[in-house]
Amino acid sequence: MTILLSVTGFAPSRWWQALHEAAPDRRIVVDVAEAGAEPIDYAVVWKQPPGLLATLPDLKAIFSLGAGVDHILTDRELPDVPIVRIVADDLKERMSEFVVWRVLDHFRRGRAYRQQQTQKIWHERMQPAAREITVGIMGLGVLGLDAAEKLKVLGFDVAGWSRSEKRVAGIETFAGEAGLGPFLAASDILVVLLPLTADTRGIIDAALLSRMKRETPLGGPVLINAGRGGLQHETAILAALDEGRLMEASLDVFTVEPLPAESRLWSHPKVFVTPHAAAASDPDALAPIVMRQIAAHERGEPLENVVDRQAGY
Ligand code: NDP
Ligand code: OXD
Repeated sequence: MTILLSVTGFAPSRWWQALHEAAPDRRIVVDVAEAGAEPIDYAVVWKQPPGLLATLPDLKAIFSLGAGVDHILTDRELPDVPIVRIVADDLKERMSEFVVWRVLDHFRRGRAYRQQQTQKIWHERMQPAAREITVGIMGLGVLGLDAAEKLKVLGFDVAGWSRSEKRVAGIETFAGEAGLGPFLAASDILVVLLPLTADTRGIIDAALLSRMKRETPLGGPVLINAGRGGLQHETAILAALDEGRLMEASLDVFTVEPLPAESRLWSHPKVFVTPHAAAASDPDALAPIVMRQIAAHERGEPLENVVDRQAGY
């Protein structure tokens, strides 16, 4: 039994080592030629070359190295086998740390105080209480729910928006197109943790930004996007910031990554940029999960966290 590890954008060595350590008896190859005459049964991928997986007649399942699978589904020639995504405490904890960090920094006026420090200005800013702020989470899935719970512990009022209706204790929930308006109207800080699908592509556009609150206890609305860059229209975000309709933004993901040097987002004083680092996929934490699933599948057990291809996540 052979496993193909196919990644683009970084070296496969750390993943190869972690997968090998998780199941030393498995053969793991990093390109098809290395497999020789051996059939390839499983593929573990991040942005595999388009068309590659279609050349593997024995493939039984595809594993994403992350929570998102848009990087797999862009391949138009995907074989009809299950696609499995990562669901892991390690990933949830990292994402919630990022969300809490960015929410607290905007909430506690990090940008203003950093600016004041450069000018040695001693001036205390008005500070609302956490309970006066509603953090709206777009995408109330595995990551969104965990972040919501942690924000609740800090005392924030939390709202969530998802595709299907949900009931979550202590969180005001909204669903679908009908729920979007009221959800945006309730949110002072908007956290985007949506997957990139045909329905969500470009959802953070001028129209959505214009539906956000005008006045908030912080002075204006804040946008935090750690979902995918393809969800956002960057020119619309810049325009909203320039016109003061958006107070500040933290962006971890971009339409083009790495963010091109000429992007105005790099130097915009109201934007905090991180390089798609909100929740890194740590090979040591995640490889054992992938290898456990492969072993279970080999024993005839069902795969977990299989993606709904129709929905795109
Ligand atoms: P889930 O699949 O668990 O959750 C997705 C959520 O989005 C669900 O609540 C789903 O609704 C909702 N959703 C999907 N489509 C729509 C829609 N059209 N309208 C409204 N809501 C919608 O995903 P995860 O929480 O595990 O991950 C979310 C995303 O985070 C990933 O897809 C990835 O893009 C991104 N990510 C980014 C990382 C980073 O470092 N920046 C790291 C890891 C992930 P419903 O509940 O009804 O299905
Ligand atoms: C993921 C990511 O999808 O790291 O897990 O972006």
